[in-house]
Amino acid sequence: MRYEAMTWKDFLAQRKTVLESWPTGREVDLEEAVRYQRGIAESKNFARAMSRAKAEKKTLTQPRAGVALIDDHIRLLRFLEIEGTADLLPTTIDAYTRQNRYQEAAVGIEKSIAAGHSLLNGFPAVNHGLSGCRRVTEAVTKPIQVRHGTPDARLLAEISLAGGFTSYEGGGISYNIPYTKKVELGDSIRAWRYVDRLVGYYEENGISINREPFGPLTGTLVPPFISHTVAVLEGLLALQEGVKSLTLGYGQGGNVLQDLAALATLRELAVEYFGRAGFEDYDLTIVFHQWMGGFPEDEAQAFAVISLGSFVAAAAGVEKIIVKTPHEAMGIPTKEANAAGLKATRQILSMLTDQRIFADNDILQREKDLIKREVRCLMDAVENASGGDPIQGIVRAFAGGLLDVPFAPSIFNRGRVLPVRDNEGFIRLFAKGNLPLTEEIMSFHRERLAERAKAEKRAVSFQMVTDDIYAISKSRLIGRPK
Ligand code: 8ZB
Repeated sequence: MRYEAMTWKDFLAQRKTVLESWPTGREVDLEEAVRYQRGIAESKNFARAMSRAKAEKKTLTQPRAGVALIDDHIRLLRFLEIEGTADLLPTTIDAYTRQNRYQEAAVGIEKSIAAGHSLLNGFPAVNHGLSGCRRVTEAVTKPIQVRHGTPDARLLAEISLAGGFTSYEGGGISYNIPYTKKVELGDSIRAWRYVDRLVGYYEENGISINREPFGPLTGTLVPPFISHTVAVLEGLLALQEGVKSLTLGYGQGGNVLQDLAALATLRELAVEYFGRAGFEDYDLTIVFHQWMGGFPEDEAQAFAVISLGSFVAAAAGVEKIIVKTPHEAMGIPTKEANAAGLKATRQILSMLTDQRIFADNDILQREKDLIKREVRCLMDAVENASGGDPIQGIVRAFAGGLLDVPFAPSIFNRGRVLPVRDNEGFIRLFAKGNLPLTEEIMSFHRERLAERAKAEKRAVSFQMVTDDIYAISKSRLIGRPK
């Protein structure tokens, strides 16, 4: 596949329309934005923090958080950095902004002012504009990132990066397939091409902006090879546009050895495919997400899930962990619950700081080999479908089910893959749909599932899949029959 950045002419042709799509867009002046970013303390640059974590073998903690109003949002973030000891800060964007519905976000802001508390599920950064974003990024002491779920995030990127944020989450696949129903995949990928080119422009002007594709996808029994393939592809699309600081992610699956194998192979596969495409000048780091599926309602049990994820992050030596809270089953956490998740995570990470846990063993090796072989099958299929153009390859692969994300709402995802746990809790495939996996790989999956079927004295079925989806919220990993 050929990787070529979009031309500056094409970028500028879109830019006018992007900036005119809401009044605050007019505040953005790219030259002024670069000067503003130059003035931000190095200690607050997200890309620097990630590369320092890698050099110092540290795992940084980051929560999710966002409310409707600027002053409340600042208070929340200050609490998370001081009381929660967060190393990195987020700004989670509200659902209206994610769908470019700024008029409704404006109503949400007005209603939140009237109510005296947030009536939006995040921070409406576009409505608050350049000065609102700058007030937030200037009020905190830690590097701060935009976290969202936006298929067309061009205006949000323009405003938030000019507003002093130094990292931007998302990608054309990972912020479409798991998040939307009807947005054409090619459209979101092209919109994200613009975002990556904008970040590339900042890089060319000496401003390092971190980019993080959303690793966990639907967060529901996603086999590592599926999310890894998407992560590598989104990494390639970002590097193509001049992104230099790249953080690839993976969501906790629950089987410790599978998670360790996944985190090791994510780094190895990315380096391999990036090198093969001719990219050498980049700084790759890894983020692990604590369990993204259903959580137990009981707070003590939720802390246990949080702690197991923290253990895996420390054992794998990832640069960042995204932290859940004891309120996960209920919805958006209070600031206290959010800080509690951070502190539980920090306690585990600190206790494991000087321990080297990653003892290689046969099972780990088997799983690493398996993930690599599986990813190669999918990457080869994308290549073959591409006619040289990676975007075409991805769009055609999804259309044909050669790439397929379990439990995703998008109509541009075939949705024929059914994952299920084996008898030790490894996530395997019950139905592969049209995924281009070899017979050898599939027979391994079948053997492992036959073992569980025998142990549970029932056939592998959709019931088993459902049982697995709810198992962790009911205190187990594997959804055994009663
Ligand atoms: C895909 C991410 C889902 C996670 C959390 C959810 C869930 C969403 C906010 C938030 C704190 C917010 N999340 N919005 N957490 N403040 N505004 O993202 O609870 O864990």
